[in-house]
Amino acid sequence: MRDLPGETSDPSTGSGTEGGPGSGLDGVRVVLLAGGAGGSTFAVGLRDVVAAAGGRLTVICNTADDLWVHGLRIQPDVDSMLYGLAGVKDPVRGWGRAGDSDRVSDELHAWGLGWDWFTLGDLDLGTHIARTSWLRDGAGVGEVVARLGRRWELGATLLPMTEDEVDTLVEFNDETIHFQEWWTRYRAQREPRRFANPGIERAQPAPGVVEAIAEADVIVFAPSNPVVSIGPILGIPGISDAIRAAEAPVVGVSPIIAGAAVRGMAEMCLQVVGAECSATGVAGLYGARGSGGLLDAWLVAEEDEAEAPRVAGLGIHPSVRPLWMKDVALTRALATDALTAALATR
Ligand code: FO1
Repeated sequence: MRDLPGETSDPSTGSGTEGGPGSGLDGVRVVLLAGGAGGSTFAVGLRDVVAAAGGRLTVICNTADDLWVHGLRIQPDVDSMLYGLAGVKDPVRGWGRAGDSDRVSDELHAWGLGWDWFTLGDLDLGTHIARTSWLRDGAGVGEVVARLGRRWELGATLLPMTEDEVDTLVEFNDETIHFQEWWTRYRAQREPRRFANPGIERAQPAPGVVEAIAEADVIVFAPSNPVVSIGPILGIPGISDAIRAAEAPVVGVSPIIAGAAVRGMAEMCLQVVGAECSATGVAGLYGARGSGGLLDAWLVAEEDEAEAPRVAGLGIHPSVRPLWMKDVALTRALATDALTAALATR
């Protein structure tokens, strides 16, 4: 495990030498479904725990936020995951490269190009140029993500959910805009009629996705936005079915703490799909595996302890734990809790 500060080793408190010898996680193969800032923060803690156990982590990343800008392919969730695992993500903004500058974007704006609500940093542009040139040379999206990942020691295999271009579009009564515009320009405050992923029914899981799910010992849903981050991954034909068919237990971490979305913008997403903004509301979206849904276990925040019986009523094992990922030690503890809760259902 990397730079683990002196910690005790009591997995029941969630504050042990997570994933270390005797943790019961030896050699565990974990698949994480994730997107967005919360997903990449959680992935770092999970990577550390899985690595300490001598296991293997595969991250299946949302790509429905992806877009073309200035002729370049931008993959915001893949890059947040890549930069987060590499330890080069901007810790303040939660996206982009730490210590980046905006000289090229400023220059493009001077040419009247781009938007004032969407900035590409100079170092970040290097990633987009490398990705686009490899794509134009004929490499598949999965291969390109792998090449980007080889620059750093990620300690995880990063897979896009699909190699097909599937966008999340945000539909209003009078217009339809790309998810990225709604998210960054309107800060998800303008209420849409619905979200759409045109063509998703023809998309295929990226190479390795279904295989990783089938071989996993534990499948984890990150505390990511259930509608626009995890939703598109589950919407790729074959992925939900692979999860239902997998032998591994499936655990999710609630993105709701104290009845509110950790990243407030998710609340509008839940409202649009008619889901209650609560730990139970999000668990209900995924559904219980025993009744055709996806979850065996669900981590509920201590602040939402009163929700646990409602989650159990859905047929999903609730586990009430501290969910705030305030630092890497707490995030590792949370990741250990997730794996332990999943394995306890077997
Ligand atoms: N988020 C912003 O709030 N403003 C931006 O200008 C912005 C630029 C940007 C560029 C590249 C990239 O990979 C991500 C970027 N993000 C920006 C973050 C992104 O909009 C969101 O975090 C995700 O798409 C939501 O998961």
